[in-house]
Amino acid sequence: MPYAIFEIGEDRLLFYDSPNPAPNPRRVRIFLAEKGVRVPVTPVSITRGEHKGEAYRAINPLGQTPSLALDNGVVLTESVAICRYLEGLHPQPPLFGHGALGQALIDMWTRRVEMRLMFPLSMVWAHTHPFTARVVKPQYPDFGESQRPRVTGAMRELNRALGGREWLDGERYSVADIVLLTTIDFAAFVGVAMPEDLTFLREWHARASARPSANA
Ligand SMILES: N[C@@H](CCC(=O)N[C@@H](CS)C(=O)NCC(=O)O)C(=O)O
Repeated sequence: MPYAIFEIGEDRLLFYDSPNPAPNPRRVRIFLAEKGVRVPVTPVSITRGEHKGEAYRAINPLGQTPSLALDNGVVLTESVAICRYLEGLHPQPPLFGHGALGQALIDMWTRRVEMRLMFPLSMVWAHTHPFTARVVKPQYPDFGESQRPRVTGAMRELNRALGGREWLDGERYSVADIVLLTTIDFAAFVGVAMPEDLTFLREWHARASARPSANA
């Protein structure tokens, strides 16, 4: 099935999206909601395997969502790269930080969440969860289980780093908070809850979840 690209203002683009609990497309949806921007969307069902079908692989050969297709033939994948592009098109409110230090801090937090929290979580998901058993062959459940303490360990690090701060960069809500929110919620879906004693992280999560964009 060929996918159409629709027009949005001066920019022609099409967002390939998958519903929750998929955490990576949700990052882009929250980002768009924070910007107050709407883009044309084509849903890609992961449960029905559409992300691995021929039509979608012609868009993104990795068979992953999200993707953002531009009318010049470029397809952006990687949720954070898509958000960065959208930031360029719609700079207000800035979600990638201000100035050299502000931007570097947000990159630092985003990478820390992705590498120290999301990576082990995705190993738990891929190697222990019954949903992924159909596609991850072979699964290594012992290895998956071994990553669970790394997930809670990263939550603990983030709790300490947050201290009493409102948001990760210490100033305002940013893409780093979006990446953390989607990852924490996905962790709950996978069965790795935030430990009870992580008060700063839990308070941060309540604040982030109270933003209307969290409904995306
Ligand atoms: N690093 C990529 C990850 C994309 C990704 O793993 N997406 C998931 C859905 S949340 C997916 O398509 N998984 C299927 C697969 O990896 O085969 C991003 O941030 O966009």
